[in-house]
Order: sequence, then structure tokens, then C-alpha cells
Amino acid sequence: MISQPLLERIIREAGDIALTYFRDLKHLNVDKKSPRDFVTAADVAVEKFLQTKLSENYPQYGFWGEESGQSENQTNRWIVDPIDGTHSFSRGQYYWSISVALEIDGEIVFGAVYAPALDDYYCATKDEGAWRNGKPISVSDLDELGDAMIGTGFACLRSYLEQNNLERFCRIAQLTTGQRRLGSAAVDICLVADGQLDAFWEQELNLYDVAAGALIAKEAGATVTDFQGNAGIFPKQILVTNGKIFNQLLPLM
Ligand code: 2AM
Ligand code: CA
Repeated sequence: MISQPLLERIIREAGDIALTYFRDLKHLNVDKKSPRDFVTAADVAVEKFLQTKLSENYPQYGFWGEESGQSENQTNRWIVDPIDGTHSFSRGQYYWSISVALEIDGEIVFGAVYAPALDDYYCATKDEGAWRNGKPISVSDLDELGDAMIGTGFACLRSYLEQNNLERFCRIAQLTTGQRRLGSAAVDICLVADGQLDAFWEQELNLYDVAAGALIAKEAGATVTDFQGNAGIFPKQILVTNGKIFNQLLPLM
């Protein structure tokens, strides 16, 4: 059993830690894990804080964090991205987030995505709904792809993959009214949940980027599938829609 208010307090406190670094970027220590993959002192500090607090309060669950890897118990576990959108964070932009999901027996049952610079706290529990800052959220009603505003990202380009997202983006962008590329997959997915975007797709992500957001989106009425339309959380090919434009967008993937 988990306590939502306790988790919100812990995750908001983690956000305050991130913000202390964010307000002093001139002194931020930025390293590269690979040529285009950043890690900062803030990522490490936030993850350490979350790991400590979550294992103190919930010793029965294991931990998997982007920066520190996996603890022993991985059957039931917290899945944490301390900062999703590190590049944006390191440049002083506002779209980055802390992503925390709880997986029990292979299923995500709780997800929270907190964007501290926007002070938006999104969360969901399985079968109980999704909220932004305590208010219930739901996907948009828009049902014409031509009128839609759609988000994507290009994590794939940083890995120098041949199968990149550029051709797909050019094709789909011409068929919609608005496109956004905001830099944090976790936030992007929550924007679909909240009706601020009508759909989002990206490829070559990791489970810790999308686990929490996917539950929030599903609980807000979104479809969450791979590029073939199979329901589920597939970080290497994730398509999140408001449901109403799903059939128009899927064949274009
Ligand atoms: P991160 O900031 O936690 O690394 C934006 O397109 C998304 O891509 C973000 O969720 C970002 O997560 C992720 N990302 C950034 N660099 C990446 C890389 N080299 N490989 C895979 N995903 C990456
Ligand atoms: Ca990260």
C-alpha cells in the first residue's frame, strides 16, 4: 500500500532539490554519459534523495533509477527518472520533470510526473483516475487529425540510429495544425493526458522515461500503444493519443 500524499511530499521535495541547481546553472556540473547524453549533479542528487526516501518508507519495493541502476529486488519496484529532459534543464528551459512509477507484478499501479519549473504535479493510480495539482484531468475531445497539435521527440537522433524519426515527423507534421518538440517525454505524455496536446509519439526511449506518464495518460482516457497499435507500454515505440485521432494517426506511424 502506498500513500499518495506522502509520495507527493517526497517528489515535490525532490523537485525543490532540482530547483536549487536549476537556479544556479552557471555552477552546474554537467558530464556526458555518451557524446549527446547528459548527466548533471542535479540528476544524481535527486535520484539519491528519492532512492533514500522511497526505500525508507517502502522497504518492500526495489528501485531502478536511470543514474544508479537496479537494486536487488526487481519484482516490485520503483522506476525513477530523476530528471527527464536533462538537456532542457541544463539550458534553463522549463520543460523537464521528475518521473516516479511503481510497478507491481509487471504492471504500473502508480505514476507521478512533477515538472518543478512549471509547478505541475501530475499523478495517477491504476483504475482511479489522473490528476494535475489535485484536479482530475482528461484527454482532449478533438477528433480531426488536421486540427491536431502533436508532440514528438528525437532521442533516437542522439543514439545515431539509422531508423530515426525525421521522415515520419516530416510526413505527419504536414497533416496536422501544430507540432511541438518540448524535450521531456514524461511531460509530453502528461500534456496529452491533460488535453494540452492531442497525441505524442517517440521511439528509442527507456521505461523510466515513460512508465509514470503512460499510466497518467491511460487513466486520463488516452490510448497508449506501439506503432502497430498493440496496447501497452513500449518505450522503443510509444504512441499516445486522445483516442479520437488514433485511427487516423496509427497508419501514418
Ligand atoms: P533524459 O533527459 O532523461 O535523458 C526527449 O526526446 C527524451 O529523450 C527525453 O525523455 C530524454 O530523457 C530522452 N533522451 C535523451 N538522450 C537520450 C539518449 N541518448 N538515448 C535515449 N533517450 C534519450
Ligand atoms: Ca534522465
